[in-house]
Amino acid sequence: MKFRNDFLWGGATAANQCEGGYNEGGRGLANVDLCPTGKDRSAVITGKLKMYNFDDDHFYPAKVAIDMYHNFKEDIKLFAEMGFKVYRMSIAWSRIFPMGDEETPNEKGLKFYEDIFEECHKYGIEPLVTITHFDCPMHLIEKYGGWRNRKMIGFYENLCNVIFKRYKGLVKYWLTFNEINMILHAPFMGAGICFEEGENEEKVKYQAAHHELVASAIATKIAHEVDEKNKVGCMFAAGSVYPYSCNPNDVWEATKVDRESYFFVDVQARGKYPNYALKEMERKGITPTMEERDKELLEKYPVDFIAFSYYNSRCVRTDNNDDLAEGNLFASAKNPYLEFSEWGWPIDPLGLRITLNHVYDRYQKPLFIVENGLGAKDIPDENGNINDDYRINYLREHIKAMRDAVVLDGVDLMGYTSWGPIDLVSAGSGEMEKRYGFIYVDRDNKGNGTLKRSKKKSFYWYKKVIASNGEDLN
Ligand code: P53
Repeated sequence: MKFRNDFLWGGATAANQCEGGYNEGGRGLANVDLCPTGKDRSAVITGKLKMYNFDDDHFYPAKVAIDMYHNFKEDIKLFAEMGFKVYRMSIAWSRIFPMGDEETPNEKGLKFYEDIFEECHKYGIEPLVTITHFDCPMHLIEKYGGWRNRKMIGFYENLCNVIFKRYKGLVKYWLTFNEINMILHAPFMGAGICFEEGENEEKVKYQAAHHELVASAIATKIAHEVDEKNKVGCMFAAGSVYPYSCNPNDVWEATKVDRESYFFVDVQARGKYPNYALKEMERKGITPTMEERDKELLEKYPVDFIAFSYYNSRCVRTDNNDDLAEGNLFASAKNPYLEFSEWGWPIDPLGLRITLNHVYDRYQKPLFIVENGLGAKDIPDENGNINDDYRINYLREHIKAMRDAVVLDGVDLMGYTSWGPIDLVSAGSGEMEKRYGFIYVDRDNKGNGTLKRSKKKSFYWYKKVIASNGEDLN
């Protein structure tokens, strides 16, 4: 019952959810800075409400986040104390290219990440870098319309050229786009897209998706050219879709909804548009405009591995019952066999084994779980300690399910990075109090608090898990 010896245990963060320092070191403004907490967040992240400047009526949590910009040494030291083998993090595009369309990168931004990577290596931690985790320089959105514009491919290519060369020898694991399928559900946060009155939103989204897919293939090409040791992965928000019943209509619906996400991986891992997508796009009149060389790029440069986030399974029914599970950006019927988190997300450890098997059966490439965890409120006891047994239980059950997939089913899995090893800002809600961490950060939803870090009970638990290579889960 063992994981391989080089199994990569660790944790995952995203620049905009932890760095802060939004206007420091020459950094330019990005879409993710402008997603406020509160009731307008949903309209902003889905591209329905334009928020291109800060205003006084909203709180913007990414401005300071947990201020990792100034604390990364202390934070990485804590990750090392837990025994991390890998640290997944993302680069803020607008630190490297503040506008996005410059020729020359911002040296301060480049140096910032170089320092982080060197700090990781001091402790034998391998960085796993997401090139874009939802962020896009605002200038590229205002001038070009974000990923709806084909020019984005070239700007992204510049970014890749610069970072692959600069970080050669420091970074060998890369992810091209975080949760690439999120473009369908949160197009402003995911791809810098705002919609104009009356336009065909689906057409815009799939055109933008096409640009990202081509950009991802180009990134893989360059990464391999710069250093043959580089391994590039795609990344999608996973979670198998269950039919609510054995009614064939439910089963067919589940297949279709699964394909909405698999579409992206089908292109990135198999190198071409799947027939079901081509047919449907044609029927709907939303086939993206493509250039001659696109097909060849997609075919020649598929990803080396497949990474995904898993928080829960999903469920669909066709009987017009609108009893939906809450909270998540993915609409889902309420599964009566599952329990739910405080934010209404289903909890389904076996679903992780199911998902791992589905994805591995479909692609036969190494997999990497790069996000998993429980968002929960933490309340310190009278001594100021956080006994987060609920989080430990969630993670224990998911790690068991992952171990079954590896040991009993033979799924080829490179590693596991839990989401938010240190508390950070929630992407869905912008709240600070939806916490995932082993490390507590003293900050609330309004931005009050000392930002002081402290260890939760789960900190010591995860340390044991890693030290025993996943054997001791008690
Ligand atoms: P939060 C849902 C909504 C937004 C982002 O989510 C999501 C999901 C999950 O499918 O994706 C990832 O913070 C994302 C992270 C994010 C994490 O889920 O809303 O890659 O940036 O923080 C958890 O609880």
